[in-house]
Amino acid sequence: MAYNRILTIQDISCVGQCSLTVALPILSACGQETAILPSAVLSTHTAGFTGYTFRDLTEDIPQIEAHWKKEGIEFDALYTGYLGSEKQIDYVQSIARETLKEGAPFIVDPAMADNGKLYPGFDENFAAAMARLAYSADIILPNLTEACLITGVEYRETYDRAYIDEILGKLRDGGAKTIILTGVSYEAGRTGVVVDDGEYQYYEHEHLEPGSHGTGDVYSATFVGALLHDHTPFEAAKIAADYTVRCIKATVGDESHWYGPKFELELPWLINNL
Ligand code: PXL
Repeated sequence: MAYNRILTIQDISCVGQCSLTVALPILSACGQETAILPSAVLSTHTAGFTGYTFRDLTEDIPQIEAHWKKEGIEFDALYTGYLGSEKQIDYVQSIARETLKEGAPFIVDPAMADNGKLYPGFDENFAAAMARLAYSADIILPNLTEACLITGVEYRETYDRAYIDEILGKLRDGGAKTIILTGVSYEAGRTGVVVDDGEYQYYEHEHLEPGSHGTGDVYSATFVGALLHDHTPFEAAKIAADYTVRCIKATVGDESHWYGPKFELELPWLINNL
């Protein structure tokens, strides 16, 4: 198994089990050295809490990049999630150019929206900047809402394969290479992930309600960890789906724990099934 140094750029939500507080333990459990660059520090995530603090770290990013360059620090992969500002997206492009080793994958989860809506604080300009970032990546991990925002296709709750093919076609026309499209449900009670790297593959699994906030981050971090653990994109997509379903099952039924998935309880399963 390869031991890689991966850089992940996303926010720290101090409480809420999402973004870096999920990515760091999952990537470590997958046996990967994990360097982090916090895009912002929030007291909690923005989905369901009110009055949260938000410290934007955009201005720190160029200095951090300059220091890494001075030290000759490079990465075997870059994985980005929730980003705090449009300017930050430009800085991420520079980090991808300057610090990734030759041939190292650049993986973008365009974490900005779900259930047909942008997250609080984001607007169309942000979505357009995130779309540019996604098109420059080697692998993208949008959910259906994010894929619609990136391509301009209208978001729908029910659809058929032709609708998904239209979205995939537009993503490819825009420059997307490997597409991991999550939350694709052709039938009530079931959902799944489409993996498209020129060929369409679909892994269907249970659809659990209510899902919890942060499961997209659990999914993406697990996908990245499994991929760097020498799995193919489709195998990594399956492991990530099975792990995420287990995390949701470990969480549902505890109403006091509405804000995030209890992903820690299933880490032993992940380690044993990589
Ligand atoms: O899980 C995505 C996410 C990450 N970070 C912050 C969020 C959200 C989703 O709402 O608010 C701060």
